[in-house]
Amino acid sequence: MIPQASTYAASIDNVILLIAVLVGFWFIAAEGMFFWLIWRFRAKEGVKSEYLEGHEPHVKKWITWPHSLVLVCDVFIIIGAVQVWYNVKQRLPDDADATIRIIGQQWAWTFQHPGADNDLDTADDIFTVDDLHVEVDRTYIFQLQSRDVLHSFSVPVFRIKQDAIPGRSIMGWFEPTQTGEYDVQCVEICGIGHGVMAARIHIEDAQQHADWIRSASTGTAQ
Ligand SMILES: [Cu+2]
Repeated sequence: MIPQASTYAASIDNVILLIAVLVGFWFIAAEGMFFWLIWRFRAKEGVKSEYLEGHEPHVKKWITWPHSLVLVCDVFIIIGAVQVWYNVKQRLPDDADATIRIIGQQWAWTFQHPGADNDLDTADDIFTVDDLHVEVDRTYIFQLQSRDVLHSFSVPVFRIKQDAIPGRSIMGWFEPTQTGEYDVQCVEICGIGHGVMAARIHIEDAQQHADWIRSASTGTAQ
């Protein structure tokens, strides 16, 4: 029951729910049938068991019909999953409000914020360790990098996970939808300190975010 704090969090949860419901239905149906058959055709005194090869139409239909229906369910899962995957991972919004850089290393996250001019790689960029500051209802593109080994950037309230690979700058995006302070985790085993490679994301309203930029720029931020 983790809050949904990004524009795509609900759609990811819905795909998981869709899979759980469809798979759950067939799980219960198959196990129910299985135990009913065990009970119904248990050994009985004086009754010889029937030998079935499985080719007989009246037997085979019990495989082919459920199999076809399972395939129909698969189509729904694939359509739902591909749509969400495309939106979250395959595209970048072309109207993004800001770009940030996220750098993983053993065992901390460095966040490079664009600063007051909102341009990355300029003199007023704000660097923080283990504290990411963003503004609610703004679309962010991130460039994810690693200085050493594989890491993975995860913000559970956004439902985003993205591996960081040394030598590559991997692009992604998110749009926070509610203010608050939430967990950031490394979700790729990256060495002995992996378990403590946690950070915080601060989702602020416009005023708070402007105040933070001002205080961070003048060196008074915590
Ligand atoms: Cu890590």
